[in-house]
Amino acid sequence: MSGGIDARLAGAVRRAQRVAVLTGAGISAESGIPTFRDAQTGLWARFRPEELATPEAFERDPRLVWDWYEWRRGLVAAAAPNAGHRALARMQARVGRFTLITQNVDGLHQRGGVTDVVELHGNIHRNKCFAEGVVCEGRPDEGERPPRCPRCGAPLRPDVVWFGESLPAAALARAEAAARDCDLFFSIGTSAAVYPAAQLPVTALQSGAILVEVNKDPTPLTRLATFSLLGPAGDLLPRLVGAAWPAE
Ligand code: BV8
Repeated sequence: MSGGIDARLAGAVRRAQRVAVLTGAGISAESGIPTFRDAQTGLWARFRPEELATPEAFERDPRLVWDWYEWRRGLVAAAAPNAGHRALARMQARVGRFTLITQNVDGLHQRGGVTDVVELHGNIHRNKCFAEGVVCEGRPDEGERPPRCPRCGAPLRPDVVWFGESLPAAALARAEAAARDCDLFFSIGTSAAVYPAAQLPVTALQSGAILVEVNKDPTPLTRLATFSLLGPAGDLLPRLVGAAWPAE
């Protein structure tokens, strides 16, 4: 066992020609960004993310939801990609076809060196008009919270997918195709509780892929996984990449 990684797993990763990866909030936890299941801190401690990440919450109290995203943007700005993000960039460089699909909106995979990331749930660094749905470039003036659309005057909102909203069709289509086509699928740092993202690892299994879960806690996927590594991704992923490609 190199670095405590099962040699069969390391061999399967090395031999894989088409790898798809689904990540969730757990891969950014070691960068200091709370997951959805972590209790929120400070003035956000009394809210659950599921209560705030909805169009209804925004319509009911746009400033509260805007301020929650501004708080999270601050956490992301202060965060750096961790060893788990960087290990996935090294994996991308070695695998023939590699598709990284993320539920996260923090952009840390891109900052950690992964290219062509499939963002299923949007990106916290972009805003769009709440009325027109058109992305508004640039940082709005500090004035009103939420700021107004420069074209129509409606409130701006983060360009992320809220509960009850459809996912971007092109991103979901790419993710589903990668899940069907891959020969090895990683599920990393996600509770596998939110759909349609949580369907992707099952699609991969049903298509004959090897399923590898890397997660701190067991999830509904754990009993289905071909290999399950329980622990922090920032520790396990560098060891797995090192075991799969020891020479480099
Ligand atoms: C939709 C962006 C069609 C915003 C997010 C009943 C059954 C099935 C489905 C539904 C249902 N009722 C409603 C639905 C649909 C709903 C859904 O799935 N609900 C769930 C709660 C049942 N889905 C939707 O609404 C989706 N849209 O279906 O459209 C439609 C259209 C109209 C009407 C109806 C349907 C949209 C879902 C997207 C919501 N947006 N985020 C934002 O970020 O603000 S969801 C958000 O939570 C994340 O993006 C992610 O997807 C999700 C789950 O979070 P995780 O990433 O998994 O994080 P979590 O904290 O849960 O877990 C972290 C894990 O990491 C843990 O397991 C932990 O052990 C582990 N971990 C921690 N530290 C580490 C670690 N692992 C490794 N290393 C560590 N260091």
